[in-house]
Amino acid sequence: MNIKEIRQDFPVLHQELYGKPLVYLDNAATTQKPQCVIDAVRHYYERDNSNIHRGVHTLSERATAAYEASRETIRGFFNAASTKEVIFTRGTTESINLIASSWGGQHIGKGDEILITHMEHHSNIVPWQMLCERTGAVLKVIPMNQAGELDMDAFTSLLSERTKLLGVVQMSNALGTINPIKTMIQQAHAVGALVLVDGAQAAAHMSVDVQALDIDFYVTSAHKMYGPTGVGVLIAKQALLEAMPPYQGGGDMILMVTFEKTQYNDLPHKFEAGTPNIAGVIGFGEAIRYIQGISLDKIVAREKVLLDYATQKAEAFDGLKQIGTAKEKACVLSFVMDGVHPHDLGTILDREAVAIRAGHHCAMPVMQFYKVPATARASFSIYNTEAEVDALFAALKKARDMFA
Ligand code: C6P
Repeated sequence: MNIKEIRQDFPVLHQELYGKPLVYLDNAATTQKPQCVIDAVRHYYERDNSNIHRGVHTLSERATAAYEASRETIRGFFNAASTKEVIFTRGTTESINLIASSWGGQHIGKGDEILITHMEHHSNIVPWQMLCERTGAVLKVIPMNQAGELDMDAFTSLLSERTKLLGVVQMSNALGTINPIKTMIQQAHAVGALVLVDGAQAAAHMSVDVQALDIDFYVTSAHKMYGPTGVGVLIAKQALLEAMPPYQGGGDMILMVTFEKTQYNDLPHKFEAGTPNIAGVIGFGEAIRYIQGISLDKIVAREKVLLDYATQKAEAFDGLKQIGTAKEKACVLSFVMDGVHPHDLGTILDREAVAIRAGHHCAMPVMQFYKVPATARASFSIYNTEAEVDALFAALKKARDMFA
């Protein structure tokens, strides 16, 4: 794999900050976009801009075709059984809120249990807390160990016939941990619970076959996989979606409206009320084709080499403590440094043109577990190099020396 060539695909990478070449290591927050994605969005606005599913004119037909082609690309990438199972949303957050509101509102009642993990992103905690408040259901949490791995014995004992839904992050954004979702899905199904997998971080870094894994609800965001912001997907089993009420009412989600009664549209349109992010969806499809063009397997192998390299450097770095040392990990190096607040680290590194994220990463319970206010997080993508990892550690050394 030629990383130099891949880097050529990403225009934003070729710039200097403070007279130094940009080192972009905030990929878990959002990845950069390749030229083909930028071009696809631009092409839509320059040549095809029009509303979809409505017009009989040529531009609308072209826009609709490009939008629906993205749906088919995304179906294939995750191996969903049908495009009826692929619902476009604003992203992971909206997808989870859709499930909590529509499925949760229909199926969750007093005394039911929703099981999540200690390492969930707020977007897979708060919608369930809100649902529990509305319904009297109970939120249960699977604990984790110091390495940032789930306690699987505790998981088994928390499962019962009261468990209606397991919500689990496939790859933690704060720790990098990859969770054993296959086993967890089997165990959850054995007690009759459905499973929601938060693939916001995982989808760009490992292959996911929703049918082979028997996932009930899979959610992810385009912007973490080289696509535009403000667009994502909910992939769910058709039978579940058929039985769920619409999330929002409006245009495109109806077949027939009278003041007495509305007949809802067929899947997937039943869940896509209003004019969607057409350009975003088209860009999302192009981003997936970009990944397929490189090959996800090659991406996974290359990113592992880079994470191993960075991890070795972190282990050898005096005063640095990694947060998240699970055996199964990908692309995230979260850490704290003796005597330096993560926010100061983030600012000092920025002056060295190294972009990392510092904060709680929208996973405050993880911070509470490790008793830290925040961590610094470097997160890697396919275009990052060993030289950039060296630049990260050179900048960290500067910060350490400054505070010594
Ligand atoms: N994590 C990060 O810097 P949205 O914002 O809807 O696209 O994705 C939310 C989300 C859900 N689950 C996980 C595991 C995530 O990592 C994220 C987004 C970003 O880590 C922004 S907080």
